[in-house]
Amino acid sequence: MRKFAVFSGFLGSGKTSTMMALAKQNSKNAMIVNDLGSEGLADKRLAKLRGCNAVEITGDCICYQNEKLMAQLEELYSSGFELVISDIPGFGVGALEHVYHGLEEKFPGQCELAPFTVLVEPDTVKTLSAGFNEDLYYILNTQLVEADLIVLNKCDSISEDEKAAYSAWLRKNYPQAELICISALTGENMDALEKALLQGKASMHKPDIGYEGEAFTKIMSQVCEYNIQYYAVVCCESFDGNDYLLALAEEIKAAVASIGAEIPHMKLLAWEPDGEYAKADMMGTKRPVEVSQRFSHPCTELAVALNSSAFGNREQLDKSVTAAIEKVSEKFQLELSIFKKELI
Ligand SMILES: Nc1nc2c(ncn2[C@@H]2O[C@H](COP(=O)(O)OP(=O)(O)OP(=O)(O)O)[C@@H](O)[C@H]2O)c(=O)[nH]1
Ligand SMILES: [Mg+2]
Repeated sequence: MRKFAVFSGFLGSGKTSTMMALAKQNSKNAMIVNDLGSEGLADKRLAKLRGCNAVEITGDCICYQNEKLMAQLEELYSSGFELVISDIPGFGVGALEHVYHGLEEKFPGQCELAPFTVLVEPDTVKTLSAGFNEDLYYILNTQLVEADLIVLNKCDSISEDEKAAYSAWLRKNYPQAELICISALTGENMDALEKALLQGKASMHKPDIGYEGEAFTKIMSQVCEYNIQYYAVVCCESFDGNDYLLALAEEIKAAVASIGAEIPHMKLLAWEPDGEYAKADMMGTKRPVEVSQRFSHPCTELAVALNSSAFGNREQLDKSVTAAIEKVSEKFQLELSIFKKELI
């Protein structure tokens, strides 16, 4: 079998976590991490640190790199993988047409397209169903309009009643799509998701999504990719890498809020040469910082990657986040070097 699925969905909905869970549960599943930045970003590093079969396509969205994507798929299928899943950077709007229809036109029959899958988290459904009517509505709604399969993720974080209510709302508003409720964290319903991807087919529908229209252009003009990577030498034995990462996430969150900007999802990954790592996620300025992995012993040196999509004035954002990193690093007596930055 040569199956390919796209995972679209808003920042932080759990695309990477779900791809990693699928790659872990079956050795014939592989994942492609697609990013706008340069190589070695947090999601790919995390997948590798977790021991998942993962490759990355960087520099641009797979929307505009059908040839590179097909070459990568060929390589994976010939290595024995049967289900390959790729995420979409940015917001994924238009990926149905650019990736699925692009592959079908340029490489007919070379792979079988699984249902076009869109991940959504409870918080987003809550926002949408409350009649939220700002620029982001266009993105959140359009992603779901493109779906053949909607995956309501993070079901471990809601009650059965909430799950039923969100499911009913999604079914009513996006009747074209099948719905599966999962938790990438606990593994709930992951078998059903794998089955739906392996056995289901893309509908290849062509919904009118107003691509490059006013709403699309307005929201896209406000967003930038902001990535930072550095190395740090630790001063003393009392240094706690877990405390550092959490303090860093909190300081950045406060800095972003103080200038009226927003980062819906910043990934903070820190790792040591021996493969130990810690991961924190800053899910916007109004939600608590989440820590999903901790160092098990004190670190002596570490590398840090911060990846995010951000809304706000670029220069101001860069100044504030850089100042936050310097402040926290100084407090923890770290010596920083090889500071690499991307603001796309
Ligand atoms: N409670 C809970 N948290 C989850 C689940 N899946 C993912 N998360 C958390 O949600 C956050 C975002 O998850 P990611 O997998 O990085 O989301 P993403 O869609 O890849 O995000 P981007 O790469 O920014 O688009 C992380 O803190 C995850 O640990 C889940 O099933 N339950
Ligand atoms: Mg991701």
